[in-house]
Amino acid sequence: MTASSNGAGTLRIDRMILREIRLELREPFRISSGIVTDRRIALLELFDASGASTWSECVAFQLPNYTAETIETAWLAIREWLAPRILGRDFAGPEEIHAVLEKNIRGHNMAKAAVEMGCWGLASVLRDLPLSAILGGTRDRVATGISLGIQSEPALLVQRAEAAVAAGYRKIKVKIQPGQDVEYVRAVRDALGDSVGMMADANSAYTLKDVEHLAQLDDLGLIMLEQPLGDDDLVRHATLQRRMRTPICLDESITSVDRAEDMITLQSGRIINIKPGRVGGLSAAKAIHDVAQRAGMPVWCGGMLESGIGRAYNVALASLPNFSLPGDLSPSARYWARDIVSPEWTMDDEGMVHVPREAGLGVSVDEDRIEALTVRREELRPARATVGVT
Ligand code: OSB
Ligand code: MG
Repeated sequence: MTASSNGAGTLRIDRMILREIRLELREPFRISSGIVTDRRIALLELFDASGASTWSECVAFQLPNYTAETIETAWLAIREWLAPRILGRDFAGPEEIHAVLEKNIRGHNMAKAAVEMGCWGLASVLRDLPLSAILGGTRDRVATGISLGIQSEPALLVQRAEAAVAAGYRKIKVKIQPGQDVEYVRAVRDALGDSVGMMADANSAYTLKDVEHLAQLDDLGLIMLEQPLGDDDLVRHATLQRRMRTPICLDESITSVDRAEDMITLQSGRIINIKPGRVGGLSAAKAIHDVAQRAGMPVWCGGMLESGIGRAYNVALASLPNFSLPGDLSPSARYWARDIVSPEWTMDDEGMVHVPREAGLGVSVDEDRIEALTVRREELRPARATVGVT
């Protein structure tokens, strides 16, 4: 791909292709609020006026059980309101996209992120610099953790946790829910010993009535407890944090840089899980990284069972300096019999994923395979007259 013919640093997207593919997970992934088996993934292909192109991924799930968005709402938002804002317009760079998508369009962060991240991907191609470099990344390897779904009994979870440690993972995250929590986490801790970094993620399954119960986790040496309470809550998490020694990490509750600042002010927790999809893209993710860094609060990169395309953006983001805890950045083979990129994402025997040095995604997209997996496809072009929200 060649450098931009419409001037260095200029971005003008004249076409996007939105599609849905289905990729079967190697094993179902269960969290407190639901289960994913067949991953329905919306992919976006963006074409710059100069002829450069790239891919991005929308991380919305089929059901609104993690956030309110779904693949259907994201499809609608991208087609009707978001893509029309960007198509055919000149931008100085991807830094400008977030504000344009935010104005008078509430929510739909995952849909916004798919468009916005694609613009960063294109900028990386056009500037011929690694995505990590244009984001301000400083690391060439990022520590990797695994997120283990809820199992039917502690022994099965222990087996998976032991295999993960043997594979080199630097952090073991265990999904919990009422009835499958302290006992499960304790079984894993007993099996792995005290030196393995462990955490639990409740995906909002508890309330403040459970304070005494959750406080039992304090004896298990967890690095953090992720999102125990309501998915948009900050105040109750602050109460819980005062009652627990284990640092609370927020995931679902942090949807913008403002929410991150509120968390810091309210002391709702001590760590942030940043997922670019949840916060509306890479500019917002970077801004959250920056406010957390100034507050002395560590962050790490979460995952949404992404394909190798979404993974590229997460790995680049996680190379920023304050991503100081291992990310949910498992290798392709953890999720899929075969990914849609090559080479597939891997981790070295020290549990580190390597940050690509090439421009763009740093992996090549298997377009034939994507074509074969596509269940619907829509081409988006600039509208002659702008309609809808402006
Ligand atoms: O809360 O981080 C979460 C998967 C689905 C929904 C929510 C979450 C997760 C994960 C998966 O933890 C992490 C990964 O992609 O490996
Ligand atoms: Mg989480």
